[in-house]
Amino acid sequence: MTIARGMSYLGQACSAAEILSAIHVQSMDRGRGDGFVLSPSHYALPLWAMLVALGELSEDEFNTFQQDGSPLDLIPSGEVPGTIFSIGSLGQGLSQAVGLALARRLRGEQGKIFVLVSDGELQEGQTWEALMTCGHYQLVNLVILFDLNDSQVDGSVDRVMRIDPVVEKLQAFGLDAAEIDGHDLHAIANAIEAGDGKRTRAIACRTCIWKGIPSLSHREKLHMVSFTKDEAELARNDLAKGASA
Ligand SMILES: Cc1ncc(C[n+]2csc(CCOP(=O)(O)OP(=O)(O)O)c2C)c(N)n1
Repeated sequence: MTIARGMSYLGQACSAAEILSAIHVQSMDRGRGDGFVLSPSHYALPLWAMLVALGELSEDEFNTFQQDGSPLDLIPSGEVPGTIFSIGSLGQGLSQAVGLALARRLRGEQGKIFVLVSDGELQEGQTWEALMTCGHYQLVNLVILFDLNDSQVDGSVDRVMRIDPVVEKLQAFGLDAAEIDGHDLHAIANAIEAGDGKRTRAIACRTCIWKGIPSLSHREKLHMVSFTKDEAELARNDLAKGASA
């Protein structure tokens, strides 16, 4: 899709594919009323590709991505397929997920809220206000997964504005936090299961923004990816080889 449209958020697909799969295929129970909030909505493309693989979105609809009138925008917002909602204005998704989880608890409703948050959003104050709220209310019906891909618009998160040590900070805010390899499907699903059941579970997933496409590894910025014809060929070869980062 990135090649077809000239450019897109491909690195986010490389970093978060396993996180999205673990949430949607292994951990979420729709029968129980579980739901997903995508805070960084520019991550929607891999979510939709996965829904196509699961048979929950048609190829025809997927192919309307970034076309006039399609709900499948590059940076979608509102009722986004596969989500309870998604937010184009970064830093707000966790607050809304916290509100949802708290409302469900107050109403005695079942079902967990899973929320994906990007590392750039950990530079925004509102995210920390939401985390403080989790610590206060101990929302056990909320599971937060952070994609720590060390990428933001201007390059490395660590260089632009360091957020580490993330796990220690989450623990200090009263969350049940763990750090894992965000490309290990089983580790992600296990980490979701392994929560203490008393505090909000927060999982820091360390990932690689060019995972699976090593021909991109020399690029300093991978927030948005475009290809020349030759680069597209190299990327296709990488994917065909199933090359790993
Ligand atoms: C409040 C807000 N500020 C700025 C933007 C523009 N923006 C879109 S994506 C992005 C990068 C955010 O960091 P992250 O999601 O960690 O980057 P990635 O991993 O996708 O490279 C920014 C600043 C936005 N959508 N919302």
